[in-house]
Amino acid sequence: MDPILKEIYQNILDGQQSEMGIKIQAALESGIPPKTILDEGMIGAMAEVGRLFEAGEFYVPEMLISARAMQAGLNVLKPHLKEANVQSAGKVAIGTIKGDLHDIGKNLVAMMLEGAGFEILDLGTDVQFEKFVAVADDVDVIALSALLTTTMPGMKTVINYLQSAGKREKVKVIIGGAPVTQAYADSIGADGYASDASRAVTVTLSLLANK
Ligand code: B1M
Repeated sequence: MDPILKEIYQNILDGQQSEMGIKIQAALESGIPPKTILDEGMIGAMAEVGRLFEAGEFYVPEMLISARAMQAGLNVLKPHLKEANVQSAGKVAIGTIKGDLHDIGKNLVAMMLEGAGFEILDLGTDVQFEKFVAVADDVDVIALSALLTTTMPGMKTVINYLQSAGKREKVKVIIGGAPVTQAYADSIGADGYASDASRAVTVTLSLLANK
């Protein structure tokens, strides 16, 4: 790994929020593509944070400060991940399911969709099921993120609520997050599933192309 990417990786593990902007700027200036900084330096570090948590070497406070450093880095990287001159591709409401506070993946998906020309209505984290139903008339796609096996079933609840409100046919529903799989998406009748933020863009574009 490039030394500057290693530093970014280590800053996330150490929760060094204030260093992130300087290091990312330096990586960009040395010609490293934004997507490489994201994938190798940043997402790789969060995966290691998860491993350390599972191994009992990190606790919730350490996870939280790493997440803050990650978010600080994403804020700096965001303008560089956007593609130039993109047309408005549609409107997406995005949020993490009720009970789930993990928002880094959701923010990344929102950022990549925005970069691909989608208008984003970010409903935030811990979003009540009814809130997704309330915005269904105003958007083309509802994007649901869950990081916990305990909150994932809420995705099915949102789809049920949309059906009960007679709004299921009006919007496409795309789901994702670490515990979510294509098989789960199929089993709950979601229109699309993506394993990462880049694929979320491809899937959303293809869903709207077939609308
Ligand atoms: Co938590 N946490 N956490 N956590 N946390 C996990 C998810 C866990 C896997 C850690 C572990 O045990 N290894 C575990 C879940 C276990 C399970 O359910 N099977 C866990 C746990 C247990 C918990 C708590 C219960 C801990 C506790 O309190 N005892 C608690 C729950 C809080 C709650 O939500 N109610 C908790 C709390 C937290 C923090 C608040 C400290 C913090 C989150 C801060 C924040 O997000 N602002 C945190 C963190 C940081 C993590 C890990 C370490 C990292 C998550 C992350 O940001 N990854 C995580 C371990 C891990 O994932 N390896 C863990 C980086 C991010 C870029 O990836 O979010 O997966 P991800 O998003 C990806 C894809 O999944 C996909 O694209 C993204 C980018 O490519 N994607 C989509 C995501 N959403 C999508 C939507 C789409 C499409 C793709 O379409 C709509």
